Amino acid sequence: MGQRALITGITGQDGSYLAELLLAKGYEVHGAVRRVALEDPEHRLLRLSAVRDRVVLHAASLESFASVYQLVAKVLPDECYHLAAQSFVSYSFDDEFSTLNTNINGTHFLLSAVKDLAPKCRFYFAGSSEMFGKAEQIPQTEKTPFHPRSSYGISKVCGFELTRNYREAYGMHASNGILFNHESPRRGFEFVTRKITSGVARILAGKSKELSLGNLDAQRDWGHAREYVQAMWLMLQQPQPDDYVVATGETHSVREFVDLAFSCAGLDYRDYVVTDPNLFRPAEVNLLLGDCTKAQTQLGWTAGTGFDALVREMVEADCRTLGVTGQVGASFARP
Ligand code: G4F
Repeated sequence: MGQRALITGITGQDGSYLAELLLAKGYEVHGAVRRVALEDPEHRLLRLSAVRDRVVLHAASLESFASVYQLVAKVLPDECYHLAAQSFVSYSFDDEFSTLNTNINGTHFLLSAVKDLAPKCRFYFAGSSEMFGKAEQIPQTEKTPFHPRSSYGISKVCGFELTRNYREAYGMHASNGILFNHESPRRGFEFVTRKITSGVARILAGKSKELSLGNLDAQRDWGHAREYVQAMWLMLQQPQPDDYVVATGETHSVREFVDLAFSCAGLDYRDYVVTDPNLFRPAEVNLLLGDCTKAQTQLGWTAGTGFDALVREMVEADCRTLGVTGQVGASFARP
């Protein structure tokens, strides 16, 4: 048996792609999940369906140091990928306290347990471009100052600094990925890309008449999640731990995403999209654009999937699920 990896957040988009990648590389893969996930496998373990029999799942709570400690003691991983978090930025405005508690404590508990029990374990922290927030530089690099605009962003800055501090203070092989937005057909429905692509499919299937969205002018650097987990793995294969921006180097507005997704299905978004002021955030991150030169030169990583291909794949997948494939993909041109 090869190396042993522990993934927190294994049931999510990134966790499921990472589990598949590590299994293909011969790792023994362990995942931390909430107890409710084990009680409702049909829904909560859906993204793991291709690998469910080949991963070892452990019920654990990242809100309890005792639980995290027992988990690390049981698995004694060679590599630990900490992906679990309250990751929906919008929700962090509704419940700042639980976002900060869960995200900061979860990271701190895990780092501390790994330091004590598996000090040679290589550690990955899922940092985020939300840390740049009201960014002072375009594009953003590893040297761009952080100016988070939500408690989610603040919690990620704290996780980033904890990870760096465990590296510097205790000599741990602990690295931060600063991942820009990454999407796929496995994305949660609450995030704007999946909300749009599933909305297109529902409209085509006659299940919805319109789609409510918030700020269409926000700009994001959107890549494909399947490729971003490769960057996580590469970081832990380096002789020295470090921090890396992972991005495509292209930015597009939410409006461009909507336009392309509807065009892909032969529809004009202006006939279906309504703007709801309630979906605007109290503080917005207006423009994210990553410069991943360091990841390119040091890890040999680059994004392969372009914006058009990503949008098309997501629309097609959602349409397939609702049985409306015939109408999709003929043309990206507006009718
Ligand atoms: O899809 P989003 O909710 O993603 P956001 O906030 O950029 O965060 C995602 O990417 C981060 C990496 O930068 C991760 F750290 C984080 O965990 C998450 O994965 O929103 C994208 C943009 C925002 O500007 C938002 O205001 O879309 C805008 N938007 C407009 N209408 C909407 C909507 N977002 C959502 N979720 N729903 C809307 O109806």
